[in-house]
Amino acid sequence: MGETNLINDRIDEVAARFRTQGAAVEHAPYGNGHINDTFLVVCETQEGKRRRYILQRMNHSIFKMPQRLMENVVNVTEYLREIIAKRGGNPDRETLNVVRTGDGSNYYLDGEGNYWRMFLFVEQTVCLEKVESAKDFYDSAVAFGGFQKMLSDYPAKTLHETIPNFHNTPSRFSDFRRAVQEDRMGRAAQAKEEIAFALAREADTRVLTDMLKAGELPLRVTHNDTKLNNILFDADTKKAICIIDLDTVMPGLSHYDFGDSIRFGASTGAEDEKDLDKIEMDLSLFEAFTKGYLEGCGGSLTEKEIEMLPMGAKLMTYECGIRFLADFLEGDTYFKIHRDGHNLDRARTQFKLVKDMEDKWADMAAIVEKYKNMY
Ligand code: ADP
Ligand code: GN1
Ligand code: MG
Repeated sequence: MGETNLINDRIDEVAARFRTQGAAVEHAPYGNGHINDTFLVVCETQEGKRRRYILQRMNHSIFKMPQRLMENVVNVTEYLREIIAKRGGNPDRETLNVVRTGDGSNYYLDGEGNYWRMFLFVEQTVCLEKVESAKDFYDSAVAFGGFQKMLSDYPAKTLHETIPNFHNTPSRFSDFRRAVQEDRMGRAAQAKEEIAFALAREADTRVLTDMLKAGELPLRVTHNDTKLNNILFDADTKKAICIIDLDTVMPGLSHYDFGDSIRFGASTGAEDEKDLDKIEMDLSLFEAFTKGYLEGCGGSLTEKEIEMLPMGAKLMTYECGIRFLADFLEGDTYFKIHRDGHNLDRARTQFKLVKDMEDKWADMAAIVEKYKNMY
């Protein structure tokens, strides 16, 4: 918290490095991301014209090569701009727009080794922290499916892997098991049940990666962090218009995008809800998302891929759970926390959802079957 205030004091100075319209007159921490430090910056010209920007200090300990990450973001957004323009959309609103520094770079490295970047603030949008209606969730699914479709011809080999093995669940499992064995903070005793729950599901971790290796599932260009607050909805039409947080756009499985959205959006409670009685995987939301995602992908998924979507939901939820739990055991060094035990609370909701999905497995499969051949 203290550090955020320290950074907050330097925002005007950092913003001045970028080609903004006018100088920064207001700024404040913004959003609820777990990774980067995000600020809303208001700039004003001498004539009094105002424009808003998002300024982010990139998480340099998580993203080891910010230059390469920004190369991905610039290349992907330029590619998307062309497609959006061709279909008659508005590229300034329907994808992120990187603001360059005075010397034309797409990031600014300050004297203390912090990497900063700036985006145009997408005006007249709302960012949802929770699904408010099945319709919003369905719209987000069409947008995430459409995002993947737009990138289906993107030269995947030119993308840098910004976090190696990001959704490699067996590799996440090994990291988790190591965190349990080391128990660096002496916290494992507080999470006995959760640890046992996770260890008991080791066999599941390999299902999708084995199918990928065997050529049964295709590698695609995916977003990999498709939670609901990584999409902006038009404030008037309520349509999902802009997919943000492109830090992890990398080759991946469609299941990663489908699954991560379900994990966050189909839950009846917040990711960090303490009262687990409030946490369930809502089947009607699962259905809305499945329908929207398949529609957005527009017939591009294989039959096998579609059949395995429920496994994507379960594994992404499980994987996020073991990541939260490992971070709790290792002293909360990865995800931002706002209270003691925050990562343990987060892990608990994820495991509750995994259990609920196991109980609802047949229903999930039936829903996927229902929409399988519709698009
Ligand atoms: P993190 O990686 O920490 O999740 P994000 O890039 O997702 O960071 O940004 C955090 C939040 O900031 C988003 O959830 C959204 O509310 C807001 N945000 C980010 N970029 C923009 C933008 N260009 N326009 C409007 N809001 C944005
Ligand atoms: C992080 O950056 P953000 O807050 O959108 C994380 C995701 C997790 C998510 C859990 C780069 O997403 O992988 O699923 O938190 N992003 C990174 O809420 O690790
Ligand atoms: Mg985010």
